[in-house]
Amino acid sequence: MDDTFITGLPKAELHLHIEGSLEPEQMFAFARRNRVSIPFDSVEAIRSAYSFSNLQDFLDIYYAGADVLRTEQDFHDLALAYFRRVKADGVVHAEIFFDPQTHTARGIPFQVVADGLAAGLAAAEAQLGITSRLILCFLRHLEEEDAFVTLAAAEPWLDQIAAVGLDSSEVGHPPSKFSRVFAAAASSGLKRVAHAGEEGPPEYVREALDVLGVDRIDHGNRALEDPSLVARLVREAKTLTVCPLSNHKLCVVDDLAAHPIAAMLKLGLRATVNSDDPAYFGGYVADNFRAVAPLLTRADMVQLARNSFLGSFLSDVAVNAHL
Ligand code: ES4
Ligand code: ZN
Repeated sequence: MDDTFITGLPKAELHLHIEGSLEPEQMFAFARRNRVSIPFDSVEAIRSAYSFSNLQDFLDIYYAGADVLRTEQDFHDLALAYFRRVKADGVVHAEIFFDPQTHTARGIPFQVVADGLAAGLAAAEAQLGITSRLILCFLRHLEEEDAFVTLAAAEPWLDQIAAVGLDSSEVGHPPSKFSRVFAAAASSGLKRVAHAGEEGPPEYVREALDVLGVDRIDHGNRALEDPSLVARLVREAKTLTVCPLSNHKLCVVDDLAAHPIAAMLKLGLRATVNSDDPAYFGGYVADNFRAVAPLLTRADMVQLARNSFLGSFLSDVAVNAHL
């Protein structure tokens, strides 16, 4: 596949954890300027620690890395660096997850996180012409009560937040655990998405649809085990935000050459390609397209890019302008 075809295809990224874009070099720079100690003495040592056999292995390192993020400037710089990086990948719009509880649990106020990120998003639009939205994710290993506290803290920023999401350790923390807080978010005018079917069973995907009322399923790989669920996802045109390099690094798929992305498109699912946590999984969105390019035709790639706009939270007018 001609690389300029991949990078030249205008695309939206719909599954990106901003804390997962923290590159080792940035981790060092933020640690130094904030006088935070980190348990590594080189960028190479950090990178060599990034070997995971499942989701929890990764999450333990990801939450530890986020400890260097302390100030509004850090969150601004983190976000703007992500947009600068993906400009070359052909990203023209991004809908970005953030995990406020990872920060408020360390004593960093919600305001620091939200204002820093919002400033980074505004700078990216002004300097690079990339549009974006924020998605507030609740950590599912915590209690629903904690999610309610977070939603209340977000109240003054709700006009800058497009949706709520659900991430962190999936198995044992089904979507139904968050039914009330997602209903409250819906009443506040927020859209809903949830990670489901990454490690969890197809039943968790059904719950995300039925109980949480999501517009998109983040990952959704295990939905393929249930043909009636696949038929429903196709019928209801639900977007799946698929992350090939993440799936490989977290052992959700054994072999990238057997990644289900092509099968998903053949089934008529509205699949998209995304990077998840690019600093940890070895690549940004174009790298994810490259990773599955041997499985796809050019028409498939165009379909994936179209799906990213169709599945976005842009207005119908803005979506049509990108198609
Ligand atoms: C995540 Cl890959 C993945 N799965 C679930 N939660 C997450 N948070 C950050 N990356
Ligand atoms: Zn994710």
